[in-house]
Amino acid sequence: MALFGFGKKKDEKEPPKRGIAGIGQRLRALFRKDGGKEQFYDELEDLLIEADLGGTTAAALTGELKKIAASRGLKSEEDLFSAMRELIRGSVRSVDLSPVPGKLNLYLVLGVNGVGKTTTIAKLAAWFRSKGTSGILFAAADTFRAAAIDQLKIHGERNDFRVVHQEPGSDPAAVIYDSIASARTQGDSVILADTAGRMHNRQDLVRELQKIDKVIKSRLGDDGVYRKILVIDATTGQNGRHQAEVFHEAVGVDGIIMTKYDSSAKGGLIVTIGRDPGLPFAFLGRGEKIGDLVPFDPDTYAGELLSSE
Ligand SMILES: Nc1nc2c(ncn2[C@@H]2O[C@H](COP(=O)(O)OP(=O)(O)O)[C@@H](O)[C@H]2O)c(=O)[nH]1
Ligand SMILES: [Mg+2]
Repeated sequence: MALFGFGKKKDEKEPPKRGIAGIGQRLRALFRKDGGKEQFYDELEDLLIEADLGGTTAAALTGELKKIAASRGLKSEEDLFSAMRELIRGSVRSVDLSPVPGKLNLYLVLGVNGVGKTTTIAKLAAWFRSKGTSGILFAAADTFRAAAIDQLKIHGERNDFRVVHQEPGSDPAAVIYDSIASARTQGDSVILADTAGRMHNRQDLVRELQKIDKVIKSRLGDDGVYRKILVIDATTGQNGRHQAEVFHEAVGVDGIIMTKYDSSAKGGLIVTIGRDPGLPFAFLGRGEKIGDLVPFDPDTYAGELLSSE
C-alpha cells in the first residue's frame, strides 16, 4: 500500500520537470531549421506523437497548422510557433469543480486501478479545506480489497477527515448510500467517494458504475450537487483516451484530474482527450504528497508543453 510520505524517498526523485522533457526544445529547433517547409510538417507530426498526442491528434494539429500558415502567410519561426501554441491552447479546457456552498456536494472519483484515485481524494479534500470548506467526508466505495478501504481510512485519520466504510466485498452503492445519510445527519458539505476501477471486464465495470450512479441520483436529489471526476495517469499514454471514452460513456464525466504529471509524464494526452472526447481538466497531480495538486490552467499547460526549458 502506498501512502503519502511512503514509497519513494524524497531525494531519490528528480525535481518535477515542466512539460515534456526535451520535446519543446526539439520543436523549437525544428521550427528554426526549416519551419514551413514540406518536410517540416512530417517531422512536426512525429514529434507530436512522441509527445504523446497520439497519431490522429498529431496529424490533425499538423494539418491545421499547415492551413493556418498558408492562409495567414506565416513564415517566421516565431509566428509559426505561436500559431502552434494557439492550436494547443484551443484544444484544451479547464473546469472549476469547487463545492457549491450550502449544498451537499458528492464527488464520485472514477478511474482504472493504480491511477491515483485514493491519493487524489486526500489531495482534493486538503485542497477544498484550504479554500475554506469544512465537513468533508470520505466514502470507501472501493470495496474490492480490504487494503483499499484501509488506505482511505489512514488518509482520513492522518488528515482528520471522517470515513464511511463497510466490510470488504460489500456493495459499493450501499456504502455511498450510507455516506449520504451520514453527511445529512452530521451536516457535512462534501462527500468524496472512492471506487474500484477494475477494467478487465468492461461490461461489469459499466454496469456497476451505472448502478452506483442511479443510487446517487435518487438519494442525493435536487438539493445536492453531484459530480463525476475521472482520474487518469499521465504515464499511461494513449490508453488514457480509451479510458476517458469508456467512463464518459458509462456515467458521463464532469472533469478529469491527470495524475503523475510530474517527472516522466508526457502530458500530450491532455490535448488528445481535450479534442476527443472533448472533456475538460480540473487539476493536475504533480507528486505523491497531499499538497501536490494544482488547478489545471490551459495557458500554463500550452506554455509548458512547448517549453524549451
Ligand atoms: N508521482 C506521482 N504519484 C502519484 C500521483 N498520484 C498518485 N500517485 C501514486 O500512484 C500510486 C497509486 O495511487 P492510488 O491512489 O493507490 O491509486 P488508485 O488505485 O487509483 O486508488 C501510489 O503510489 C500513489 O502515491 C501523482 O500525482 N504523482
Ligand atoms: Mg484506491
